[in-house]
Amino acid sequence: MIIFNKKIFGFALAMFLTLGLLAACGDDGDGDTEGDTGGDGEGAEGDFESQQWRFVTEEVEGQVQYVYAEEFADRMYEKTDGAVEIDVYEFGGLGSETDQVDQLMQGTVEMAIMSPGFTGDMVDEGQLFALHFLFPDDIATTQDILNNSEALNTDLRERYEEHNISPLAFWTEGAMQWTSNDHPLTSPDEFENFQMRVQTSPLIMESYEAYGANPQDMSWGELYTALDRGTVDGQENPIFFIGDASFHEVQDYLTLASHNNYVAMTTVNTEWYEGLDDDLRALVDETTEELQDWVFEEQDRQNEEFLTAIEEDTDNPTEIVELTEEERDVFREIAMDVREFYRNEVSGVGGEILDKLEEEIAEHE
Ligand code: 6CS
Repeated sequence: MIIFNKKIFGFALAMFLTLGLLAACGDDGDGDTEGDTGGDGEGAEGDFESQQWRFVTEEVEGQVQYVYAEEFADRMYEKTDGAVEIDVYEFGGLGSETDQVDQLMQGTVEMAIMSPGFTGDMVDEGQLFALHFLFPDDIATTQDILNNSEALNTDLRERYEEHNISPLAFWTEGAMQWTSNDHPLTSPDEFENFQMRVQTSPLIMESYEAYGANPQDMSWGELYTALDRGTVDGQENPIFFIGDASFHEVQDYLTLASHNNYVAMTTVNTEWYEGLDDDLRALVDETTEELQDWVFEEQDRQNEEFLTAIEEDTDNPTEIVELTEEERDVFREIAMDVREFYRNEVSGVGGEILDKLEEEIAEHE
């Protein structure tokens, strides 16, 4: 409860301060104005013009997306001898997750960590990440596919670029697990009429409707209270997020289902990125690539750490139940029908990107 209150207070304060500052003629909070973005010829450092970028994340201080953005900022600062300064914004500082998508599209921010689950109404194909049991259970293999997939890094990227968003990299934040009250979620029967909180993707909703649940989309900023009040019965997330956002405090069960992988994207405003000097764009690409291994280690560390923290939190006991392979197979079978639904009803390209991705996954297996 203490963690939650501190974080919510942090969001509110950051939002208040930042929106006020943005409203005041684009000042980013340290005396520079928006006009600095892209360089003004003054204050050149080494080979690069001084510039200030904004990097917004969907998570708060200490969480995986936020520490990723901090690390990215530090490395760019060093590589450019201090010419590129990146202001990192935690979740809430610039509004909700969907507000952040708009801000990146419009170029109000240059960079964002984005979850495809919040772009479902915009890029139909991006919803393929909502498909359960698509990626291998082995998370390192999944990351390898995310790094090398042409379906994702070329074909899907082009779909996002139609909206002025370039995903430069896809990376996992860990396997997703379910939390609930009253009973663990070991079979579709237990999802019957279950109020399941989901992100805003129609295909995520379809996936849970297929299990018999009533999905409700909402921002995670409202989720602790919604779980506490019983507005929703449960939710899905990687373990580090469940622990750090303290959802386990207001839930009785953690069901280890690993039914999906939480995939995040490092994204940039396409027009801005293409307008960067070649040398600088190469540094952005290089840093993004370097961080793929770094963030894999980070999510692994945080997921381990928070599993132990949840297990040891005797003030807020959580029963942890791991699904057997037979139990997972029952969910898997239902999820395969949702894959067909995606192909026929959701994908604007007849499932072509998914077909290619499935071939790439099969090659890895
Ligand atoms: O459940 C969510 O919406 C949040 N989960 C994670 C792991 N990151 C940010 C996202 O908004």
